[in-house]
Amino acid sequence: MSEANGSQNGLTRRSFLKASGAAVGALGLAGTAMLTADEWLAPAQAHADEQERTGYTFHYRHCQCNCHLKCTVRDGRMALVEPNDWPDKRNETICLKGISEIQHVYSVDRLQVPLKRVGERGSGEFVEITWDEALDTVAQGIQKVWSDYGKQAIAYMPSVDTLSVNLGRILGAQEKPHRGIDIGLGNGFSPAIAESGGQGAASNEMKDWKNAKTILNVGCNVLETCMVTAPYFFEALEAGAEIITIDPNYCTTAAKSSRWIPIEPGTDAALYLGMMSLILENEWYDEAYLRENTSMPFLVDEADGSLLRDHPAESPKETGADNPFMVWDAVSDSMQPYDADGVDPKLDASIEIDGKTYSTVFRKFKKQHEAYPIEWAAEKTGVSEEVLREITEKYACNGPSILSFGFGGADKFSNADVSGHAAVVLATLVGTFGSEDGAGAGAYVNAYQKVFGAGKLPNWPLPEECKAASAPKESVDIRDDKSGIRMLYFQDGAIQQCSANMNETAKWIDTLDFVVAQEIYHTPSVDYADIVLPTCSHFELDQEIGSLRALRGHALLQQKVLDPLFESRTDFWIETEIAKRLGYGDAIPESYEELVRYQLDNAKDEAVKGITLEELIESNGVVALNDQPEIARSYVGQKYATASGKIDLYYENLVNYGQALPAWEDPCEAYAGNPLRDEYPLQFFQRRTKYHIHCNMVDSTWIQQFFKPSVEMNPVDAESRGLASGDIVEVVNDRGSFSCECVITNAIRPGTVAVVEGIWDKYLESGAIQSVTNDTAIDRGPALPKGRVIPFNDTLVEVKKA
Ligand SMILES: Nc1nc2c(c(=O)[nH]1)N[C@H]1C(S)=C(S)[C@@H](COP(=O)(O)OP(=O)(O)OC[C@H]3O[C@@H](n4cnc5c(=O)[nH]c(N)nc54)[C@H](O)[C@@H]3O)O[C@H]1N2
Ligand SMILES: Nc1nc2c(c(=O)[nH]1)N[C@H]1C(S)=C(S)[C@@H](COP(=O)(O)OP(=O)(O)OC[C@H]3O[C@@H](n4cnc5c(=O)[nH]c(N)nc54)[C@H](O)[C@@H]3O)O[C@H]1N2
Ligand SMILES: [Mo]
Repeated sequence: MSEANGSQNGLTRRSFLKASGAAVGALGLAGTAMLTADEWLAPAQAHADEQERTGYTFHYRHCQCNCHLKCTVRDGRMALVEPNDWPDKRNETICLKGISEIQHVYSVDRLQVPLKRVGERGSGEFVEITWDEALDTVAQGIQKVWSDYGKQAIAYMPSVDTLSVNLGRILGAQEKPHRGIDIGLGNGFSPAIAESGGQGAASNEMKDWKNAKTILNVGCNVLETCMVTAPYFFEALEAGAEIITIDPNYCTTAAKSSRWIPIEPGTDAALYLGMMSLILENEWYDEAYLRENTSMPFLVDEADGSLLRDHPAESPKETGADNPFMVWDAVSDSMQPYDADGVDPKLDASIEIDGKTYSTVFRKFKKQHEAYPIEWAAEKTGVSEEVLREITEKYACNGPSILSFGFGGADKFSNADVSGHAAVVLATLVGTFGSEDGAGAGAYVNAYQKVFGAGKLPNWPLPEECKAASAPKESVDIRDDKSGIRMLYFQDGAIQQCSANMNETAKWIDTLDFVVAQEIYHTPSVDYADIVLPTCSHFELDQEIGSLRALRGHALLQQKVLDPLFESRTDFWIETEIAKRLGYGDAIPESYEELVRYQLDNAKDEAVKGITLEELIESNGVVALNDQPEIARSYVGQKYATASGKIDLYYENLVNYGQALPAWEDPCEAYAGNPLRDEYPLQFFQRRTKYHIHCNMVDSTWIQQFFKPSVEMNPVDAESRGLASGDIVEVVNDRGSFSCECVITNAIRPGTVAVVEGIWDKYLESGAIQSVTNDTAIDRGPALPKGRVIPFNDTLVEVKKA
């Protein structure tokens, strides 16, 4: 164990002693006794019933669940956590993570006091400071960066779960600047249907699975990564749907599916391309749908790959109705605007006019597909031709069918946008979007949060000058020199969680002027901060009313369960204190309650209108949003916010990259035949687990009974390396290494090794998971809607006994 492993509250043993010696009085609880669950929860105490009260709050939402919880507090301690009552009983959910909060809120890894760094960035050496000193230092640091470089030089990285409201806008910072996370597939999938989140969130919610006959679940372990949707998964099975999970590994969801088909990692695009070849060959596509609802009949100039428009565009924005795309009209046998009255566009055509050749998108697509016959796809993916034929026929001919993908597998390869693009074309070929019940495509794992069952709450109005900056278009990575970032203010795992290749990240951090962490727990990223501001968990409030969310079809209110523990303060309080110091004290709400009332009174979303705070309090924090449909669906009536208003499958902006239509591209590192495999033969991927929310809950001792940080590996690979379960192994490549225990299991595909992402360094034997992960930025990055994806899984390693 390293020195850091023995530290408490993030102070190394030496600095901790120094700090506590210097300021025992001010430290209070933190300095004298560390209060852990064992001490808080002696059995006799748990059953004492004096002074019992109930509080209601929502749990974290980054596990896609956002459970609303009823919490019993006895003698000032949280003693029981249960699902709250909801109008919709299916929403009454809780898992081990929620239950564990009885212990986890009092974790030894809670940040208890404001800290100032005294060692090198990353050393984890801090001393305790007062809140005033911390806040003054942060405000001065912000003002210095503002005046030296401008507001956009600050990167603000909020956590998905933060309860800050106005901080990003007050800072004027780049908010979540091109993180390159969860947008890999979306980069290719979303433009076609103009899916607004850019993550490929599905067209319909998972409640619709019961209406499908065939569901291809490709690389999504939804039973662990969106546990609250599990009832809808099993409902679908019971209704007779066939759920086919295509995943390199025998994950939990594969085990519960009708069928599991293993696939070579990073080859999802090849799977889709091969399936499309079969669909073309057998004419299983929906021709009328393609002509009516998609850009497939639009004409492309073969000379330069541009889409033909009515006249040369006078401005880049001149598209759609003002300058329509052209089609070949079968009635008049002439070229016509796609939206002209009475046109009957040809789908599969090529014409020559004045020596120039124009082909329909569909014709080009078919031509390009000659390179991807089924034999080719079988070889790339490792799925046999026979199986490919069988699932393609089911998908195309035994509908309605659904294509579901996740964010964890194929999303984290350099070629993810190609997979996403191929997925949307495939789903369109069989007429998935805007159609009947039980048809759809995309990431169902968070669809219900991102697109459906989510009411829009208005922002608190701030002065004109308070607005977030956008990241420079040329910058694809917060660490690149084009980002212009000089200061980092994070509430997520910005450093060790949201960047790959730790050595490079650490070098970058060293170049920054100022780093602030506002966190509940002492995660590894916190070690790089200059000032650390300890935040309350979602269970703690210094006022009765907390923040409001509108998710899972309900308005959800946070109310006080506990007073702030230790010296921690709410995100709201911290934001207020910083705003005051920056001269915006009068511009922000005085309390969460004032904010919540404003949000409810000024809601423009019909789903939220009319709901009152009184009603929410009366209902213990849960009120159904207005008029929520049984099953929410998008694109009803074939409405798309694309340039043509139809499904635009041809990406003109990617012509120069050869990706106007999805074209196979190997992963950048973990491809078959990479010579690097001589030294690093194993593909390394990182998965999620029901036990953690990324780097959150890793320190929960109740959960640690069930999950041990480990490298998972197939017996075949273990045997050739002389490894057995329980051995300490080192995972290594040219970027770095880490070590921990290994577990040998048949659930992991031979040739690959897996780890659960988010595990803190101190719970490993040595190093950091992120030391080995791939941070390559592909050339196409700046041309993609959300910039390049971090190819975390596109990583080769070797594993040896440590
Ligand atoms: N409990 C919990 N739930 C979570 C989260 C959490 O931290 N904890 N995080 C949330 C977030 S932010 C995200 S992004 C989602 C991710 O949700 P998922 O996409 O479900 O995430 P993973 O479990 O990482 O990966 C899914 C599956 O992809 C497989 N896989 C790996 N490589 C490939 C490949 O190349 N092709 C195919 N077809 N499959 C592959 C893996 O074996 C794994 O079973 O989960 C969300 N839900
Ligand atoms: N190697 C590798 N790295 C990965 C991935 C991978 O597959 N492999 N997956 C990536 C993915 S998909 C994602 S989404 C990211 C997720 O990584 P993050 O975005 O870092 O995860 P978060 O869930 O936002 O949690 C970050 C922190 O937010 C804190 N937090 C929770 N609630 C609050 C709050 O109310 N206020 C404040 N101030 N803080 C709070 C938690 O304590 C937690 O430590 O990780 C990415 N990193
Ligand atoms: Mo994610």
